[in-house]
Amino acid sequence: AVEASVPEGQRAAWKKHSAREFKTKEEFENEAVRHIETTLARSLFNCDEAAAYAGTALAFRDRLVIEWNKTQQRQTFADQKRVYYLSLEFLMGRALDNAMLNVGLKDVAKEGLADLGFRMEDIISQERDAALGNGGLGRLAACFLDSLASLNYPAWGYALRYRYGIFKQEIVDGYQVEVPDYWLDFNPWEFPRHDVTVDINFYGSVSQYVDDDGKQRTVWDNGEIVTAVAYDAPIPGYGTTTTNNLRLWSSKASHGEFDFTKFNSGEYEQSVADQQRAETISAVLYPNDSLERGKELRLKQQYFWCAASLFDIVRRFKKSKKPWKDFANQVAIQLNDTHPTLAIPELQRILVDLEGLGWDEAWTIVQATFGYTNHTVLPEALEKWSVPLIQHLLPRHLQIIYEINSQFLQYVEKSFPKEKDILGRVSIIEESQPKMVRMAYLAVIGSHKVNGVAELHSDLIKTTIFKDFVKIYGPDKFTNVTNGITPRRWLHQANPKLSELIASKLGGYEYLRDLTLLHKLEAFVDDKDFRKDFQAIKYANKVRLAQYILEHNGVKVNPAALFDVQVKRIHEYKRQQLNIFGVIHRYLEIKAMSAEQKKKVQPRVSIFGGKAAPGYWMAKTVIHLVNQVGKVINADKEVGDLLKVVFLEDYNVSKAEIIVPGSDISEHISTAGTEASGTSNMKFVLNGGLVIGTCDGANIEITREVGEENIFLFGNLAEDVEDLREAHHKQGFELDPLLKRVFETIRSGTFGDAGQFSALVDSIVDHGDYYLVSDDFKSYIDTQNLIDQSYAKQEEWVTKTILSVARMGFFSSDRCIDEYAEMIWNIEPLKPETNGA
Ligand code: T68
Repeated sequence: AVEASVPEGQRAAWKKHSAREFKTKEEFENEAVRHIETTLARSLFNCDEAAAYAGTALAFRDRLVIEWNKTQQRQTFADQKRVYYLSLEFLMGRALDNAMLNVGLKDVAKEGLADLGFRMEDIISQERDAALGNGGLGRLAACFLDSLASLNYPAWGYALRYRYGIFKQEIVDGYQVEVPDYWLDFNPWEFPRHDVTVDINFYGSVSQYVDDDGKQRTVWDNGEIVTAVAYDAPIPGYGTTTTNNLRLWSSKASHGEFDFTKFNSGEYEQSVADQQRAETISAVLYPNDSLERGKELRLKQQYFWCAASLFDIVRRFKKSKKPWKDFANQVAIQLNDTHPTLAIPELQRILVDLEGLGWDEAWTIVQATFGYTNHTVLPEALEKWSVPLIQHLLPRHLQIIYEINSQFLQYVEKSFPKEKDILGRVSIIEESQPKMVRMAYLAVIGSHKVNGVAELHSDLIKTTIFKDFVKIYGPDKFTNVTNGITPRRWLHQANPKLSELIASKLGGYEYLRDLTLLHKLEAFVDDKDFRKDFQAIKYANKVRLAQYILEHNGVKVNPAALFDVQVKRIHEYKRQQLNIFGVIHRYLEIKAMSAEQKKKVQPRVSIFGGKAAPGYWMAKTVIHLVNQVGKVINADKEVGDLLKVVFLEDYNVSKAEIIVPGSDISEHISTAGTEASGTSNMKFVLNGGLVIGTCDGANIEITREVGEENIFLFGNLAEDVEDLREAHHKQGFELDPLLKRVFETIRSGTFGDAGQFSALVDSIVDHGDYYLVSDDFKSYIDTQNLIDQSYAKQEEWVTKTILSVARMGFFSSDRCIDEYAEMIWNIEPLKPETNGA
């Protein structure tokens, strides 16, 4: 049982003065002004929008904190199983708008701000994004936090408090330039917990001793110690007071500010250097979204975060005084990709070395505790760490990994005595030079469930990277949880007018808590007024996007044109190159037309956005090409409004909230079998846009839900990709004639010095076209033409978009979290008491 620190007799005074939550406009104004005048020391004479944002944020923060405290207390007393979501990335975006909507007081605040002389939109846009992630994986983690809280699951997120999030992208002369994202100047949403610290060991040595009971024990010590300090952020649920915790660890030198022995003996520089080295661990988010580079600092980040989080989780469990066999009944830990895999040997180390459990008993607990989510089958993205590096940094963990491997291989040998090759294939240790630890294998072996993130992907991992493990463990260890998105941020917040229109038809906002209720919209598909309103909202969102484009790119686009959007990380497998080659093709077609023919062309705006990893040359070349093509086409008077091309700088969560609602068609055109799921595809459809896509990732399930007449699929299937690649190499291949013409245009210098783009063209023409751009080009162009024709029949188009929205219920991250809770975590919700409070 947990004890209150205040004695019984004094609790009445506490209760009397307990913090109260504002409810009315008056009370909100009171709170905001108080914060502006006292917390911020500003006044009515110098309150700018930044200060008004701060005051508003602090007023809402107070509200969240009150419920956060209650939630944590309730969860502690209830003493039921919690889930811990370990993710190196949480791409949260802005917090204020989300907090206002989840608490349900945005309108109150809006009126209050108006009284005080401010407009809500201006205040919201003062906040900088919390951009602690690269892309889909990080945003998925953020959607999951929203769903976990909204569904009242006892859950914590654990990550690092990077001083620099994903870099800010600037486009200079058409090239990407990376600028550091120092986001912590003012962050009202975090609470430093200087009393919650964990000392983390690195390097050092391992030794054995015999304990009092005569047992052989292992210690790891004499290393370098870095302190982890907790920073907490409240995560409010929607339509509930449950407010969960996101805990971010910050690194600092273990002896306070300086090592005073060194400092006093005159080694100032050394003591400052030590301090800076410690702080470097949580300094920056690695900006590679699908390439592993094996950097020591990255491994340090991973261990630092896993060790601090596990210490914290174990500390909480030990307070309950339960026996170790109950650990996995109290604790579920989900590994978001292989980045936190070191948590597996770390928990084994804690149980065996520190707590004195036997190896087997400990290992049973470890396996029952962890679940592992895989997000990719791309070989270059699968994490491996060199054995010598782990030996140096984490000597005890390497021993434990070897022991896990040895026991696992013995088991496999016994089960498959006739298969000679299998041991080498499934060993955690790759026998290369140097030897490597295969993190995905360790994650599979140390977890009780492994899941992919869409049906096709979950099937693929079972037949490719984890094929042998299916044979060893049986198919039940592997499962699918198709990704989802939170309708709160991606509909209600990003598209308030559509959210309101839907609520007016469904009799309220309950659908935001149960997205399957959207199906009731189908009944209104022929309702004239509804259709008109639906269309008007899409148009207004396009006007807003057009204004944004004018402001940021200086390009005037016609909101009546078809808006074609591809925004996501730039990667060859996602094939932005296919899109821009298609745009060039379209340009050539228009250029060859008579005035009469041009009248029949469907005007289009091609919108691109996304960051390239700083060291990914090919991706940067794609960005450059898009910008050069845009420059030429946008200035071409013969083309005019028939085609515009823009690249939106610095794509991030808050920009997505403007871009997604303004799209007619969005592109999800990865080479089949490469995109694990995709999640923006879901966002676009939920906002009344349609998809052009390959049979890949969640596109397939979106098709199943919305009906194949409402999506534009094209291209080769995953099952044929391997054969095509092989054929390219054995027989060579004939370049698609239309693509050939595109390449000739690029080579002729139409978009500037062709040499700049040669690597891109050569990768297709001379190096086997690994991503099958040429194979899919014709079918891509044909499908784009079909889209033009379909869009011209506006009434049919509107029907498609309404039916699609109505059928998107499956893709809520709430459904997703319920599946994890039931199939993987075995946890139950804990509802706040509803007795009038
Ligand atoms: C994405 N993966 C998948 N990885 O590509 C996408 N960061 O299909 C899927 O929808 C999404 O995950 C959610 O499941 C990523 O975003 C990363 O960002 C990444 C990879 C390695 C290291 C760091």
